[in-house]
Amino acid sequence: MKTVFSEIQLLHRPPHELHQGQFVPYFESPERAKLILEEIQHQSLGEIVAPDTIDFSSLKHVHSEDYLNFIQSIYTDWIKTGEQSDLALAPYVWRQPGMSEIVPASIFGKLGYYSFDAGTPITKDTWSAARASASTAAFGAKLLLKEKQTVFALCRPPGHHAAANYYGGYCFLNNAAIAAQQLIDATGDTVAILDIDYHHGNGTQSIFYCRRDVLFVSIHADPLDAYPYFSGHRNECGDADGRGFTMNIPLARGTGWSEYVPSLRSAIEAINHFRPGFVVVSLGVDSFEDDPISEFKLSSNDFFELGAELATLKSPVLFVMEGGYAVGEIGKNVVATLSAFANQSNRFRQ
Ligand code: SP5
Ligand code: ZN
Repeated sequence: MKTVFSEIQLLHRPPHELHQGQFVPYFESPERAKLILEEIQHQSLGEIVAPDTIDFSSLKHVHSEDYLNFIQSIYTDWIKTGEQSDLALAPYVWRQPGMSEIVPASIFGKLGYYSFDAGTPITKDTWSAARASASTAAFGAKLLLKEKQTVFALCRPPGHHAAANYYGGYCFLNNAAIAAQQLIDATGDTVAILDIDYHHGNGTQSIFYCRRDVLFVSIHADPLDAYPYFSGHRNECGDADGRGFTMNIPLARGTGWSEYVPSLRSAIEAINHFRPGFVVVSLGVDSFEDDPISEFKLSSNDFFELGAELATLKSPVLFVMEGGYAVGEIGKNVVATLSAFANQSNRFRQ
């Protein structure tokens, strides 16, 4: 299995995030990606290749132009006002339904307008890293088409919380959606996205909510009880043309492998029934028992089982990295999933 990785992704390094009313070290650290990369090398998973840079026009197939302009320039706009350059930007006021939709001219007005949480700081390198992460996903899609073999896009910052025109949840550009759209644009085929990050992929869901060419299936912590709180209930099934093409499987806190696996199998069954041209797996390993911000109970051994179950997907697979914050075990857990997938699918597909 080839891995796509760009060093530029490591540049985004906010000093802290607002977590439950306190500033704490940023959970989504660059070390996460470094440790995954090292484990891939250590276990000889396969070749590692660098992506070329995605062009702005491809980003526009998923994100709105005004949002892209905002995310690209907000930090430098802020510096131009004479503020210090070593700080991280975060919003503190948001719009509710019924309030004005006029885009504010001020920096902090714009930050609130284009975001949904306060825990995703923007620094001087955020845009470069986010673009490199989107490039990694898009290049992964190209590689999958070219070589017809499973590809791992080692993306960071993650993407699945980012919608067409807002950021949050450590995500700025929706890497999985960009990869899926790239596959559709190149082939005219359909795509299924299987999102197994602990948190609901609200951004990916929202991007494809009214479309039937992308089936979005997500297994995640019940939003009654877990971030992002306002998205991911079972009754969210898609709208308009997309009705029936979104499937949410929320699970209770404390879910372990034996409760997880029936949901995983029904998700995979729904995807195989859809017969997509490709599957994009939004791979978060924050379902791990020792994850510092999550409440599922998958063990490191369970990630081998997870990889083997995923190998029952019948379409070519692109893995896109999402969350996972237990840095000590992140490499082991990701590579367990990928290597078990590779071993099992060799057995199935030959
Ligand atoms: C990509 C991804 O995994 N984003 C997750 C963003 C979550 N950010 C805020 C999490 C706050 C969770 N607080 C849980 C407390 C557990 N004791
Ligand atoms: Zn997550």
